[in-house]
Amino acid sequence: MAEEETAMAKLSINGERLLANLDRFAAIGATEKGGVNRQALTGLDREARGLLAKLAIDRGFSVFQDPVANLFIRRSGRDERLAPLLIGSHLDSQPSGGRFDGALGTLSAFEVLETLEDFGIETERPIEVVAFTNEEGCRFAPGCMGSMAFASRSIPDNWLHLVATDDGAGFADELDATLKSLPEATMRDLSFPVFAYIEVHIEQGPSLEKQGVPIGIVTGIQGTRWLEVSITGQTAHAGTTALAYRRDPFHAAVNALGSLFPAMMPLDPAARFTVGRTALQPGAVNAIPQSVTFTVDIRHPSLETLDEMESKIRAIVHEAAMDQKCEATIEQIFDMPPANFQDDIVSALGRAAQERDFSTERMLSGAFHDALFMNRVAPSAMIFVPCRDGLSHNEAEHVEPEHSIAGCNMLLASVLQILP
Ligand code: HGY
Ligand code: MN
Ligand code: MN
Ligand code: MN
Repeated sequence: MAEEETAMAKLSINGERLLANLDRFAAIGATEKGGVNRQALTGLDREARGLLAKLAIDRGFSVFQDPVANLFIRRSGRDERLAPLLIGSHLDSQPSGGRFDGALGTLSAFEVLETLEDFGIETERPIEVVAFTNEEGCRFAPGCMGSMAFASRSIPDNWLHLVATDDGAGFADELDATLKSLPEATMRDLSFPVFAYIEVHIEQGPSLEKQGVPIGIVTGIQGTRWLEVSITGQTAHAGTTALAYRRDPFHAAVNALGSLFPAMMPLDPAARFTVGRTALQPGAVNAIPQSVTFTVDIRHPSLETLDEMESKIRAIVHEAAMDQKCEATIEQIFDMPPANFQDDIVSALGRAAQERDFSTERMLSGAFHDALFMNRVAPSAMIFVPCRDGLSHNEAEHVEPEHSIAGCNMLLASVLQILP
């Protein structure tokens, strides 16, 4: 037995194959500046899913989809009745995203399956790679749609009426086209019992790189909340309407944001406040806007503070609107309470790192991930790797090849730790 254990402890993934796959998928939706624009449920997303399904079938794995188009690749275990270990992430990207966010976790998971296959290692349990649908939530909000639907075992009705922010396509049509684009994938019901879930992801922050540590063991994820703010006034002539007679929603929005930015972040270094998207209607140069909408993304490790931040935003926006004789509505479009991963699976990752002599740092994730929802239905954990200058959601996102390989080897070691 000891001999076998040492052999397993020495097993390594095929780094070259992983790096080649990262390049192949980065070419799907490649942008001039070296990033990717492969948004959820677009033709490019379908192309990436198709490539992964083909690679899987070429290796003799079976491929499944569920009704929200989560993609699964299954490697059988000795006992097919057992709940599978799930490893994976997402393949969709930000509109000007990086080539590693999501793809590194999905392709590392696939590389682990290929490595087990290369060495003919049988596992008691089946292992499945998952690429969750629409983790980013840019084209269709909210984010983490695939893992949210999987964890709640339902697809919210209102999703089916969503319209894409980039080209106005309907969610229902795009979902249907995506499901139909993979005839080789067997359709499965939404959700099934999962033994555990592990996700490799880039840190999307600077701390691992700053400390020169190659592996982060994620102990939890901070909370995230998205608000859609709209302020309505009255459109009128830019030249003839004196200031006193204006009901200018943009003036109200600027006043609100002018006080919100200083009110949100400096007080509490852990707080995050971002306005990512805004639109003015009718958008004419020489007309006072009728309405202004903007999105707000707030984050914090504590639920109470998130609540405080949201109520402060509501108060400041309504007051600023009133000052300009406008009305404001604020809709919460995404709410992800903070989550902590279970100790036993986090310590299994710690043992795996020890076995491979990886130096590690235990850390909270500033970004949300599919693991947050999977943590509701199975013991879940995450492995982080450093990214240059902590940059992500940016085309310049970069991971050193040795860190991609280390993260994938850490995933392999964690799988072997967890699976008898
Ligand atoms: O926004 C997030 O935290 C994730 O990277 N999509
Ligand atoms: Mn991601
Ligand atoms: Mn992301
Ligand atoms: Mn994620």
